[in-house]
Amino acid sequence: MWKGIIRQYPDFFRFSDQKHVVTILEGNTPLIPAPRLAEKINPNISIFLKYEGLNPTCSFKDRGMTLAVSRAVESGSKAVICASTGNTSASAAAYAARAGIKAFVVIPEGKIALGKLAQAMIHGATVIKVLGNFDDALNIVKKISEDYPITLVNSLNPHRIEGQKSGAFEICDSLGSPPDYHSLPVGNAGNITAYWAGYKAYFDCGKIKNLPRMIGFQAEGASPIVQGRIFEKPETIATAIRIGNPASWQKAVQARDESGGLIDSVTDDEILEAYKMVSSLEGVFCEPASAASIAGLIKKNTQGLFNGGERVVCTLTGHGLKDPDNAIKVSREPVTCEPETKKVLNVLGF
Ligand code: AN7
Repeated sequence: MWKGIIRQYPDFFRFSDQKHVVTILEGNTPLIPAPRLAEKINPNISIFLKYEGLNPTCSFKDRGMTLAVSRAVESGSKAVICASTGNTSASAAAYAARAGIKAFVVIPEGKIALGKLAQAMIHGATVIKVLGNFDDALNIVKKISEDYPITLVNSLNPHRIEGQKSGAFEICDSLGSPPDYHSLPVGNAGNITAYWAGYKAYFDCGKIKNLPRMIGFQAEGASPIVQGRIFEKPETIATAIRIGNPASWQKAVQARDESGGLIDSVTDDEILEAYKMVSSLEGVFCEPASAASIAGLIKKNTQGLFNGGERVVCTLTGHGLKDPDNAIKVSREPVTCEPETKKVLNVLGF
C-alpha cells in the first residue's frame, strides 16, 4: 500500500518520531501518456502528464504540505498560516485538520476559484479575504509568522520545497530515467525550484544518469520573471498563478540556467486553448493555470525547440473541478429541451 511521500521516500524525509508524520497519503499520482495531444502538437515527441490533480486536496501542494505540517507538529506548533491564490490554502486547511491544529489562510478577495475556497472552508480554516492581491497577502502573513507563534506554510518554508521534490522522484521511478524536458506553470516559482532540486537529488545519489531541461511558463499578465520586473497589478484568467513578485524568483532563474532550460510567458488565450485541448483530447481535466505547461509546450514547439524523439513531462498542477466557472465559460452550452425522446433525438441531429 502507498504510504504517502514521507514514508515512501524515507531516505529523503527523516523523522525521529513517526508519530509526527501528518499524511493524507499524497503523491503516487499517475504519469499519463498523452498520444492524442502529441499527435496534434508534434507526432515526433512523447508527452506525459503528471496529473497532480489526483492528490488528496487535488493539487501538487499536498506534497509540500505533508512535510511542512509534519515539521510544524514536530516542533510543537499549534497553528499554521499562509497566503494563497487558492490551492495552498486548501492544502494547509486539510493538513492542519488532519493534525488537529489551526489554519489561518489569507486570500485575495474575488480572485480565487470556487472549489478552492470551498475546500479551505470545509476543512475548518479561518479564511480572511483581503482587498488586495496574493503579493499583499504574502507580505501580511510573513510579518505575522515572524511576530507570533504561527508557522508559515507558504513555499518560503523550506519544507514545502523539500516535499515537492517527490514529484521528480516519482517521474524518474515511472519512466526509469528523467524526461528530456519538464514543463511547468510558474507562479510563486516554488514548484519549478522543487522539481529541479528533486532531479538533482536523484542524480546525486546515482538513481539517474542525466538531468532534464526545466521549462517554465508564466501568464503574460503576471510574468515578472520573464520581463525582469515586479508586476504591481498582475492579471490573468489563471488565478492560481496571478502573482507579481514570486518568492522563489532567484531559485527559479537558477533552475532555468543550471538545467539549460527557459522561462517564458503564454497569453490567457493560449492557456484556455491548451486547457480545452487536454480535456477534449486526453480526458484529463486540469485547472487553467496547469494548462500553462501545455500552452508553453505548444508555443516552444512552434518556435522549433524540439528535434524529434524527446520525452516531455507536463505537470498538471491542479484538478479542473477546482474551477468549474472557467470550465463552463469555455465550453459549449447544454441544450435544454422537453422530456420527449423525439425532441432529444432532434437535438442530437438524428
Ligand atoms: C494549480 O496556492 O501560489 O510556481 O497560493 O495553484 O510553485 O507557485 C499556487 C500556485 C501552478 C504555481 N499551478 O506554482 C497558492 C499558489 C497551480 C497553482 C501554481 C500554483 P508555484
